[in-house]
Amino acid sequence: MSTFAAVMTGQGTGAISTIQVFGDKSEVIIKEIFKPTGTKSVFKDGEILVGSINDGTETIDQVTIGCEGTKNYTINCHGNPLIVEMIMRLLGQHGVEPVTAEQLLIKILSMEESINTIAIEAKLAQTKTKTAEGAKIIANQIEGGLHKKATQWLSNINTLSLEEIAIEAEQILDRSQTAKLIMYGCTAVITGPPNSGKSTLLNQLAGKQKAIVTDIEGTTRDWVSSTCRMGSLCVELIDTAGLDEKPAVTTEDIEKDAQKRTVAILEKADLVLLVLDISGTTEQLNKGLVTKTAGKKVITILNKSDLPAKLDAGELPGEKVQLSAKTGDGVENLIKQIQQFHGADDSDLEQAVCFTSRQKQLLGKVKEAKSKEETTSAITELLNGQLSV
Ligand SMILES: Nc1nc2c(ncn2[C@@H]2O[C@H](COP(=O)(O)OP(=O)(O)OP(=O)(O)O)[C@@H](O)[C@H]2O)c(=O)[nH]1
Ligand SMILES: [Mg+2]
Repeated sequence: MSTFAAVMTGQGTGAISTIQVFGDKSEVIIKEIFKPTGTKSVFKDGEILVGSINDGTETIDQVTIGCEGTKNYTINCHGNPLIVEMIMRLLGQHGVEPVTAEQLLIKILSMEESINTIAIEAKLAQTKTKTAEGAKIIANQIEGGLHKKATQWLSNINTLSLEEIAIEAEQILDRSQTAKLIMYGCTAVITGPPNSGKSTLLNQLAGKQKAIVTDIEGTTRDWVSSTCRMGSLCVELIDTAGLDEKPAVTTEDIEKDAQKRTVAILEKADLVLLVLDISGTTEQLNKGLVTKTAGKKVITILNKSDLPAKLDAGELPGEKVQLSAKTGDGVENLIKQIQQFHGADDSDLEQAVCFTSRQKQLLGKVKEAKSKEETTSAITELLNGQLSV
């Protein structure tokens, strides 16, 4: 192994940036470029030294360096990207290979004895989860969950039928779709004809005034988003410009652009909340609305339930929820429906799920395998395969 360094903090200017240096020569290299200026001058495991980084002629920055073992050092420098670049260049001149934060974490984790690939992936995925429930799901895959299931398959490979294993692999893949939404969050796009109450609904769900509400059609031009918790789900709600068949003539270009964006956002949504005005006529269900939401997962919201109903909702397909975005009546029911829709209302956080594309691909192989050798090879790879980032 040689020595590697990665910028562990996000790109751009921040108050502090962190560069981690890991590998055989890290101690020697750190000693070459760093001069301690504080009361302590010798690195000890778990301790931090204050000092400066010098390129041999001048000081680059005042830093603190934490020692996490003889092979692992963390440089905390000022957040200016230029300083970060200069330190990385200096490390490069001393033979350090630059890698991404993820690649470095994999190298560090792989050094731990008896750690398996699923556990490394779990540690990497932990940093990206959006909810505590998501973090629990991933933590449960290290000893139990996916790791336990794959280990059981391998130890019982001579007694289990290939079909039994394939069925279980398929169940894991199915369950993982809900788990993914709990772990990494999901998007729900609020769409519908102009003036149906989309922005009022966003404000009601977000619990604050995020979007402007007026009785003028076409109020929302650009999209507005807000993230809110619905049980174990972290949902990014996106309020869009109303999908009108004929945009207002005077502002045609802006309007068309707004509607194009709405369509683009709709394409990526995990769920569409189609808001209709129950006090309006069926004319609001224009053709554009029907085609643009076709093939998507849709919950139809019959809004303005506080007003006398005119719309005949019997004909509308899919899930329907009647509510008043203005008074809040029925909104709790919508939240329950969204959770149920994603299967997140009663999900068992301890069950086996997959949470990386590598795992997904290998479970697909386990499912499709035609021989014991193929199954064994895919399961072994799942447990101990190489990570590629
Ligand atoms: N009575 C009643 N009025 C509502 C309700 N929801 C919204 N409204 C009213 O309907 C009008 C339009 O509401 P918005 O939330 O701006 O509608 P929108 O769908 O975002 O409109 P655009 O952005 O123009 O497409 C406002 O006057 C709201 O107060 C409701 O549940 N009941
Ligand atoms: Mg609006």
